[in-house]
Amino acid sequence: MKTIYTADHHLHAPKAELSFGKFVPPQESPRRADTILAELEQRKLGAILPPETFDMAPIHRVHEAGLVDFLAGAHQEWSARFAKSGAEVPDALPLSWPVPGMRRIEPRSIFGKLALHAIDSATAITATSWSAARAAADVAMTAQQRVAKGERAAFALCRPPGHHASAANYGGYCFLNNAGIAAEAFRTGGAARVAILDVDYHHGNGTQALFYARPDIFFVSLHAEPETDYPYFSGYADEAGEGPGEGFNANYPMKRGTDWRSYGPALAHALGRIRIFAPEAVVVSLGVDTFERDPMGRFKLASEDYRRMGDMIAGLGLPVLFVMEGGYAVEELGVNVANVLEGFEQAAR
Ligand code: SP5
Ligand code: ZN
Repeated sequence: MKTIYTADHHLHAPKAELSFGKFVPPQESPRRADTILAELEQRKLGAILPPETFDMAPIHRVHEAGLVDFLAGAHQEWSARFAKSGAEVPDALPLSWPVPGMRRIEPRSIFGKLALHAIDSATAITATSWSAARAAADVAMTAQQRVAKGERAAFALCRPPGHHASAANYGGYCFLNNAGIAAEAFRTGGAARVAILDVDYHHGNGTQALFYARPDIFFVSLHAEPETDYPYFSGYADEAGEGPGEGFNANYPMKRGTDWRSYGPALAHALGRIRIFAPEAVVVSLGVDTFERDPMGRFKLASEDYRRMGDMIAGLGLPVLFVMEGGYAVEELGVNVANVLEGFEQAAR
């Protein structure tokens, strides 16, 4: 399986992350993609190729211009507010939110704009974050095109990740929804139905929202219960889609402590639903923060379980685009990701 990768992910490297009231070293760091790349190279899993450059059209098919224009200019607007002081410009973070009952009119103030577009205060914007986000979308699109043209599978080593970003909002370390952009690109390329399987520890609220009212893109997610885990306000089992999309969204929220004994059957059930949907392609939002030693996730998957995961996904017998999402146990991140891809390859052969 070929991997699409660019070192441009280094352009997104915030100085710190706000975590439980304190600034700590970012969990979502460039080392993550570096270590995955190193493991894939060492295992000789397949060629590692750079992305092609795409125009904004695939991004605009899933994101509102208001979010895209904001992200493109946010740091410049932010830094202008610090120009007089002469001090080092900090990374941009919001401090307040327009909760229900307030007006969602875009303010002129950059502080207000951050509040309108962000879903959390853990996703810092640096001077070059937008370039990294664009590059990650290019990585997803390049891998998607290879699968659309007939390759059985491809791996988009995206960073920053994407599944928390919706049409109008960014957050959860995500700016552009790489998996959503790719899924939509399969549709644009002629696929009648596309499934997205999201195995990241956190619910893919952004991806779910993008396609919630649509019957052509089936979003299926296995994740920690919203009662205990981020993003807290999305991911319940009764979220089944709306309007024409009703029946085309499936959530499998699971308890903290979940290990393969209950994760495996849930995955098998999710894959069964995808099989019935009969998509022409499957996009896998591949987060490995379900790992037993992940510092953020609280599931208990072992490294060997990721081979089983890849094997089961291959059992669909469908073209698969893997898109990197979360996973923060940096030491073992490469092993876990490569295990999914190798498990897939060995079964797909
Ligand atoms: C793509 C993805 O996995 N996004 C996850 C976003 C989770 N945001 C929660 C922020 C909590 C950060 N601090 C956790 C420190 C645990 N030691
Ligand atoms: Zn996650």
